[in-house]
Amino acid sequence: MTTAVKSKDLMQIVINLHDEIKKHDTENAHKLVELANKLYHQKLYVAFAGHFSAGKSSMINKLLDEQILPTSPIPTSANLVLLERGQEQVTLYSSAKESIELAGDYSIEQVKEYCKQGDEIERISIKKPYQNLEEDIVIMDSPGIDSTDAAHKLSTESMLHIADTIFYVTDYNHVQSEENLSFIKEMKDRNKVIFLIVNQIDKHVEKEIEFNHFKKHIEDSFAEVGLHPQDVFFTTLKDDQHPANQLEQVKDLIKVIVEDKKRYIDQNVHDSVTQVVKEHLEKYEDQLNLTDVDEKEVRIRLTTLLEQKQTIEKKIKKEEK
Ligand SMILES: Nc1nc2c(ncn2[C@@H]2O[C@H](COP(=O)(O)OP(=O)(O)OP(=O)(O)O)[C@@H](O)[C@H]2O)c(=O)[nH]1
Ligand SMILES: [Mg+2]
Repeated sequence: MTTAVKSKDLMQIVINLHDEIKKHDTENAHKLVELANKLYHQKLYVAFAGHFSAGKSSMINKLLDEQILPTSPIPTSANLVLLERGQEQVTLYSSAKESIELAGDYSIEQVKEYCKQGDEIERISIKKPYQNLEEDIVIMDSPGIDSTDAAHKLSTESMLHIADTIFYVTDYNHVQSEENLSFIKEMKDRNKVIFLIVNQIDKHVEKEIEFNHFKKHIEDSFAEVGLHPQDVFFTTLKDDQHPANQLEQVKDLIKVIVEDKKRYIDQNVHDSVTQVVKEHLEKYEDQLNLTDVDEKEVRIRLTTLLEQKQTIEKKIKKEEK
């Protein structure tokens, strides 16, 4: 990972691209605004994503030592929740990007209900003076992903650009699903910093298979999609004394990332800008097939954007030397 990418240069690139993209593509332009925002405020986003009912929300509650997110054996979280240290404030965002602020006047039970209402509420930001969370770190919880729920997938995709690190959580019984492997592979291809957490290892039965064999088997499978064994963690939230529980290692890793947050933010913004441009271009390539689009104009724009993308890549390469 390059340490030399300059935030100021990056900011200028993001602004230029935004000005270019916003005329035709509000969705990707909005992503660039979010990237510029996080770059300016130097906020590190740590995201939890993964299989439904794996224990994402329970794990965040445990890390923060607050029962703030709803948890249940049935699929529960329905929107993105951003948790941040600050003065008490809850903000609800609709899919039309409208927001409602609830200052002080709400109960935890009410907030938990909002977290289950995916149709009306797209995102929730919960600020509280969390003792276990440093300033300028945002923890993100997302709805569980499975092949049948397109809305939940979209929800996860809508936050990937701002996520500087992703903890992909799966429960003990669904580790090797095709979905998990393909998600991790895709994130690795996008140069995302991603870790796998195999939660609920209290469900392991040693008589069925030795834990070390199970662990090795999982590490080998995920090595094939680019994950190093040291990036795979085995946890339980129900048995703190479990000999294989690595929850403390997960906490330590988050601390290490937080200490180096600038590097993670800069690298992610750079990679995400490239990804946003790619998605924008793909949208336009699709439109090239439509008869009512001025093909010449679109081709000129494509060329401009490709040149800008190449400039970013050249700049990064030069600074890496
Ligand atoms: N046995 C066991 N159960 C766990 C563990 N962690 C969480 N659970 C339980 O698993 C269920 C699902 O937990 P959640 O935290 O709601 O999972 P989630 O990944 O946020 O689920 P969705 O938001 O619906 O995708 C709850 O009943 C938890 O109590 C664990 O380590 N071991
Ligand atoms: Mg949840």
